[in-house]
Amino acid sequence: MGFVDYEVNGQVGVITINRPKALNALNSEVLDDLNAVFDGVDQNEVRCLVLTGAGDKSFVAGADIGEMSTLTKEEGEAFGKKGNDLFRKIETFPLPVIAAVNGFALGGGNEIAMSCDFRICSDNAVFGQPETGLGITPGFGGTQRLARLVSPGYAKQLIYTARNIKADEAFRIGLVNQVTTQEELLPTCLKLANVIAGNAPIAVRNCKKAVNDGLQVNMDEAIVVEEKLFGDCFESYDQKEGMANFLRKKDDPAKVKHVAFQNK
Ligand code: DAK
Repeated sequence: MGFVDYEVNGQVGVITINRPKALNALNSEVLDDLNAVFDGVDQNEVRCLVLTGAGDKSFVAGADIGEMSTLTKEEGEAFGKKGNDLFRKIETFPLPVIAAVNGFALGGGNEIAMSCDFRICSDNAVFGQPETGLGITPGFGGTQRLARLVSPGYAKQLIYTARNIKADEAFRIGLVNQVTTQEELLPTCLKLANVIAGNAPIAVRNCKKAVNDGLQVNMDEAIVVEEKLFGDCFESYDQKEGMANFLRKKDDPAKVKHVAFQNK
């Protein structure tokens, strides 16, 4: 695919935005390519995805300012919709998506990282929403996702000031879960992805849906969302085998075996 590489290793897929000359900035083509790669993921084969950027300098340095600079109002709306539809696809994608943030994550770069389930970054990462310095608001969900991920007050401060923050501050405010060296970033994310891939895939998917959907409604409704997704697991092989294995272990530790969850 033109600006996006996709590689599968076992049950983990790595999606790499590959436009390093422009610091992996998101133009329409990159958005289209990303959309096609997500549509093409074989969800029977792959259980967890890692999203990263090519090169050692930038994850994504934002939406493409050159392309945006000449947009009409209608074209701006269409560009915004293209990005928003893709980012929502990532956020609601049935499989977990880990953002491996390997450098600049600015504007649309921070926004695409925030559409992933969680973020791990290298120590050279820089995060920010510089849009107010460009005469626009964040357009790919930045005002909404940042306010939900960190405190509304911190989100407002970052967005109004257009100030960039480094990896340690991103960690301190909860924007990223872990900071690694540059060399360790991908191995760390792959290790995590493989741990996730080793758990029951239907349960993992239902957990993602429960957290996402539950956060949109009040607690009474959220608990019902969880009940339903919990109940669904009881129709799965994975639940039967996972629990049977626990009981075997109690009965006789020698009978414990590795459970090969089957996604059914
Ligand atoms: N767009 C296009 N090209 C970019 C780019 C970007 N966002 N960021 C970097 N590049 C390009 C540079 O132009 C340069 O290209 P050449 O000149 O070599 O051809 C190349 O990448 C290397 O960049 P630099 O030479 O500038 O590298 P430095 O190390 O000196 O600086 C930097 C790195 C990341 C600090 C700097 O490049 C920079 O400040 N970049 C812009 C960062 C930024 O402001 N990003 C936020 C963009 S605004 C909406 C939808 C979405 C959005 C808004 C509205 N609607 C609803 C329609 C989203 C907005 C944004 O993301």
